Parts: sequence; C-alpha cells; structure tokens
Amino acid sequence: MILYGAPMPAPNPRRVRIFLAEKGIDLPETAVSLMQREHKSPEHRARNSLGQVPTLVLDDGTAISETVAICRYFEETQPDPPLFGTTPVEKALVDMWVRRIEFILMTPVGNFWRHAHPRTAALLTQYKDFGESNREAYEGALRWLDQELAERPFVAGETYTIADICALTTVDFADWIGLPVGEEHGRVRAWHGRVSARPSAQA
Ligand SMILES: N[C@@H](CCC(=O)N[C@@H](CS)C(=O)NCC(=O)O)C(=O)O
Repeated sequence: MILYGAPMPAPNPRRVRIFLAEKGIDLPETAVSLMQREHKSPEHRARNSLGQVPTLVLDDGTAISETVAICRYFEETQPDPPLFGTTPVEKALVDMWVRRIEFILMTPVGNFWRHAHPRTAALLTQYKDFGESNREAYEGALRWLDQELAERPFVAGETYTIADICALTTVDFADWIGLPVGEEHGRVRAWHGRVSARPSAQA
C-alpha cells in the first residue's frame, strides 16, 4: 500500500496524516512534489486523473483519491478509535459537519489561494477581485463556526472526529496564506488550541 501525498503546508495530505496518527497507523507518505508539478505527470494522473494528492494505492492496484474517502477506508479497516462516529446519529452528524467544513470553511480558503495569492499566480488566470472577496466569505464562515462551538467542544459533538481534522488543516493553511483567525473568534481559537495540542497535529 502506498500513500502519495505532499508535506506541509498542503492541507489535504495533512488531513490523512493526522487521521493516521490518531489511528496509530504507521504508513509513511511517498512525496509527490507539487513545486515540480509531479502531481500533473502522466505517472501520477494514472493514479488520480485529477492530478491531485492525496491518493492511496492498495496492494491490488486500486487507487483511492479524495481525502475523506481515504480516511473512510482506514476507518473501515481499523475502526478504533472511531473518528467517523459510532451510532447512526453520530455518523450522520459527522458526515454533515465534514461536508459543511469542506463547503463553507474550505471553499473560500481555496478560492483565495487560487485567485488572490501570489504563489499561484503563474498557475492559472487569477480573478483577483473574486479572490479577495473570499476574505469576507472566510470571515463569515469563522463567525458561524464560532457560534457553533458555543454548543460543544468539538466540531461534530462531544468527541474529536474527522470533522475536527478537516477544520484544523483548513484553519492552519488559511493562516499560512495570510488569513489568520482574529481574536474576535475566541471559541474557534480555543478549539484550535485544543486540537493543536493533540500529538497528531504535528503530522
Ligand atoms: N478534493 C480533494 C482535493 C485534493 C487537493 O486539492 N489537493 C491539493 C493539494 S493539498 C492538490 O493536489 N492541488 C493541486 C491541484 O488541484 O491541481 C481531496 O479532498 O483530497
């Protein structure tokens, strides 16, 4: 089994690394250089037609892409500790929160990165006004998340789940590209401190 990924600050491979660390699964990552555009090579596109990382290739050659799908595979093969919930209600809530974090929190960060950040300027036609408009969208997402975290310690409930991993990697990447969490989002900052204190956050 080979896990293709990329080191920090790439947020999606980090989601898998944190997930594996929480599970106690030792699976070293094989780096695909994003700087050298190796993810767009024919070799990597044969594994993932979108030319993205992470991708997990199983021993029988099956290639699984999409971060949450890769994590789902490991949840099924090694259920403990559970990170996708255990009861039908918990599982549904975790799915709900993963989708919300991906759509509402990650999307503006990704749009800002692609359309407003100098590091990506050479890779695509940037629509700077659109890119910059995502600052406010991300701020709105943080305000919303801050309210939600008044109700519970972790994103999807009383326990740490993959939804926290998705949010943590997004907030850290956002900070790296110049979108820090302001002091007005005190609950997000407190939650960030809690999840960052876990050893897995070093992954
Ligand atoms: N939906 C994918 C997104 C993967 C993704 O965007 N990965 C980034 C690295 S963090 C990448 O490969 N970017 C290059 C590209 O999209 O061309 C997932 O959840 O895994």
